[in-house]
Amino acid sequence: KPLVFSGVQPTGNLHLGNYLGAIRKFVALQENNDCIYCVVDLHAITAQLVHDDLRGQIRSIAAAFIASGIDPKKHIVFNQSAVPQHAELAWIFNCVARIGWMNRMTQFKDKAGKDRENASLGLLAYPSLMAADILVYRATHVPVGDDQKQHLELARDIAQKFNIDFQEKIRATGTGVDMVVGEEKIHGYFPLVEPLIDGPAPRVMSLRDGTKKMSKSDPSDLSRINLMDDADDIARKIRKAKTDPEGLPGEIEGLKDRPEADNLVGIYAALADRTKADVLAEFGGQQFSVFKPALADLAVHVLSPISGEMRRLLDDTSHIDAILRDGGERARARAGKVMADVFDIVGFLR
Ligand code: AQP
Repeated sequence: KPLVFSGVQPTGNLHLGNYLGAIRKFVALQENNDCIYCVVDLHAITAQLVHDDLRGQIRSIAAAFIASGIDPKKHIVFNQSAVPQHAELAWIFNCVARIGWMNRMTQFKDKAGKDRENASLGLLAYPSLMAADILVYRATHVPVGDDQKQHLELARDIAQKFNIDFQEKIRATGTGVDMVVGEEKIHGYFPLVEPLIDGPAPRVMSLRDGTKKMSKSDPSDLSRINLMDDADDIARKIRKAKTDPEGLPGEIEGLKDRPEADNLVGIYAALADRTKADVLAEFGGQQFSVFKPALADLAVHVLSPISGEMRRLLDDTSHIDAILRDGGERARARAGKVMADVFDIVGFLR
């Protein structure tokens, strides 16, 4: 079975973008894959070092995974800091990756802002830790939103450079496998990961500005629908969502250059598991005053069972803690085997 890995940062309330772009895909992939889903708490301290309730946030992401339908018995759910091999491999990858590669990352540029000299070294090295998260299990498929595409390309570059630089050692230790990369056949240790970005909502946009992605760190809470919002909040945020004065078009082409309308139709389609064309066939010609309440009802219908279950799970944290502990143990066992190979390849004594 293909091995799937993905992670979510415990850095604030999960929103509809995280759910549609990532978590819902995690759930769907369980059927035919071996999946490892991680609460990436080491990543959470890269942009902001001190958090009020990091433990609570970690539990809340794990609860969102379980409430959305991830099965922690068949698959692995754990928090990153419980498996020290992530940081260990990240260090080796820091020595594989080049500073120039990191400097080109748009997420780093966005998050560091103008005062780049003052950003943490961890924020710069974020993609190197992300590559380690995936490759410490030699995972091959990574479901993420569109914003993570560049980081996954970097993970491929790191794997490729490691495979090439250590080619002789990989052969000598007998740890590698033959793989085909494009037209080329190589003998390598780390696979080149495949991003799984496609889906009905690879990039959910802000409700206040259709050109910006929906994000946890947007100062306006009206810009996003949080997984834990109640029905009234959801209805209010959708009612206040920015739109243009025209109604809904009958065809997809009519959404061109109308980012806010396009976003709301896209959200409806993703939540209903329908195509945008199909949604427009139903709502084309209607005003937003008709479409928005229908969208709010649909969002409440999909999200309220998840938030209800999350509340229940977070009421008594012992169940979530036990899931994370068990997942951490199983993840450590798997990562330990890969790190033993990596130590042999690099030439550390163990
Ligand atoms: N707007 C989005 N549309 C689709 N997918 C999205 N993701 C995030 N925003 C959207 C996907 O959610 C997963 C988890 O994200 P994360 O918490 O690890 O990091 P992030 O991308 O930094 O999330 P945020 O909410 O946007 O936080 P800030 O405000 O800190 O930037 C990832 O797969 C991501 O692609």
